[in-house]
Amino acid sequence: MSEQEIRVPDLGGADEVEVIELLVSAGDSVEAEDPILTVETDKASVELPSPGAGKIIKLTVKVGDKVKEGDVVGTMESSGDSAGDVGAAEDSGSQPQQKAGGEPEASKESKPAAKKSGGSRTETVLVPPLDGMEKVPVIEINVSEGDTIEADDALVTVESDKASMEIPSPYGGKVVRVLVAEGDKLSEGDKLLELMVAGDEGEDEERNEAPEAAPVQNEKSEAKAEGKAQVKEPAPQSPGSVYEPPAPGAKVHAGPAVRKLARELGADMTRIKGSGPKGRILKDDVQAYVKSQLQRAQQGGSVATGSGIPGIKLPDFSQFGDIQKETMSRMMAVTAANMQRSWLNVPHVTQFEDADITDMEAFRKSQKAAGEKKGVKMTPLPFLLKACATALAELPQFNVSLDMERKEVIRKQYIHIGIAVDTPNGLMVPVIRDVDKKGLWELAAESAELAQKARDKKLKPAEMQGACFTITSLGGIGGTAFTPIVNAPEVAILGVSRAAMKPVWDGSEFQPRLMLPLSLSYDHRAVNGADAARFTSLLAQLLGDIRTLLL
Ligand code: CAO
Repeated sequence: MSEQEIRVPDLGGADEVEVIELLVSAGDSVEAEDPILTVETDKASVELPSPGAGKIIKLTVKVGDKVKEGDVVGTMESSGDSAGDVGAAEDSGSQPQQKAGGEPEASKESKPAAKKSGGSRTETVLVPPLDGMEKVPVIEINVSEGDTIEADDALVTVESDKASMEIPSPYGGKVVRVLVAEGDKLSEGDKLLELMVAGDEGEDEERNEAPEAAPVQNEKSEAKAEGKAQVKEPAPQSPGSVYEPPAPGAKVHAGPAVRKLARELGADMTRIKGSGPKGRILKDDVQAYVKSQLQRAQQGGSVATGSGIPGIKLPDFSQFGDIQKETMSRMMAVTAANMQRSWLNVPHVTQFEDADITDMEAFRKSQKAAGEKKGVKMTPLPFLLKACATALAELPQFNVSLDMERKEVIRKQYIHIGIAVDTPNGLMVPVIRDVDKKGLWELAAESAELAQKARDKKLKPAEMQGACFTITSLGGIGGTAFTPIVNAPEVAILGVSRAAMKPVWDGSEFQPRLMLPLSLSYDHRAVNGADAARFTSLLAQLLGDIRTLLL
């Protein structure tokens, strides 16, 4: 047993990094290479591993401290076969769990496969080692087919529980085919994309020596170390900042730490001008953007994220009785943030209407046998989808999004409708595309399939994107009316409550009619009250006589 210092290893060119998490405490027993603490560079979160097996005596740093290579971060009692400090341990194989820079790890399995064609060759770029992690979800594809990229350009961003990281390209070239999609889960050796790499004499040799992609590398030091063409950096601009409207389909280039910061601050990265190399967004840019937004808010300008109100202070609930605390699921946290963002940004008004669906229900029930044959259950939802698609086509001011910063109304020429689905994991909103072009059976089958996928957590990101309008139906559960929150940047949402028999005056007597309560919440910036009343009246008319849906 001997006491030894735990030191920060070579961080591959990063000068000073911030400690963001302590993973062990005094008294903890650790094995060699167990993570001790997490530091964060501009490019990645990195776990520093223990130099050997033993017991932690103390950590001498705290969250927020800045450390650099060689700094002592603690001491431990080694159980014998220690390799000295973390840096020394690196020589014997122990390395930061995810390299912050320096040499990428070599792995024969992950070498790109090459197909030659004339003077150029097509490389299949594979996923490099991911520090033992498997099935890490892709959160962003940074390149598209046809893009010309340089070596070390970020290809995709993946995010594990511990860190998000970019997988850089091992070569410069032209992207022939992207072989992954957002949401795909990647492991080492999976195929990422095909890249056409310009070739010349001797390039094969160079290729053999070239490293394969390794996540999150330090562009500059790497390029120097490899003797590769160094990425050309444009003259630095002042950090930025000032809002520049994004080009349509603009891609965001930023490291994981910067993305994390932007997420935490609720900053929309597509609106931030990057001042780093190749327009990369830096932390300073995010901070400057948030600052400028706050200043605009104070001056009475419009702010995309709407906030600035004091948070709600929580008392110590345990003084009132027993309590239990649990961490919010990711989905709950995301939904909560979205709801709050919509609620704060969108001036909501809700318009109520009752639709007489007596005849519609008679027709729906008459289709029960046909539905059983087809294996599809016809609920009121497909009728609602069809009626909303017709109303959106007739009143296109509901099929828009607002860009308040550019003072633009974005009119959509397609009709995709989201349906809110209640799942054990929380609310999910899959999207049915081109509702106006589909029949009732098709809509019934598709909505049931998407709802099931939502409950089974099998929805792909693409199946939850692109809605123009949302329907949230609580009719199967109950209630007489509610005020749904607009699913921004859509401008309206239809809430549907439980249909009930009501006495309706027909001019001479009361008739028992099945009435369906509709609650249309809308963004009063995009839609005026008269149009909202027109929309719900039209829905009531279409649902009241479904033959009009055919007109
Ligand atoms: N009035 C009376 N009955 C209704 C009705 C209404 N408005 N809407 C549906 N029903 C009936 C259906 O006909 C079905 O009855 P039968 O089994 O007797 O035929 C039953 O209620 C259950 O329907 P369903 O819920 O399975 O199917 P659906 O197509 O109506 O709805 C879906 C599908 C996915 C919208 C629904 O399951 C769901 O998840 N709803 C909750 C959405 C939600 O949570 N919204 C809140 C968002 S804001 O927090």
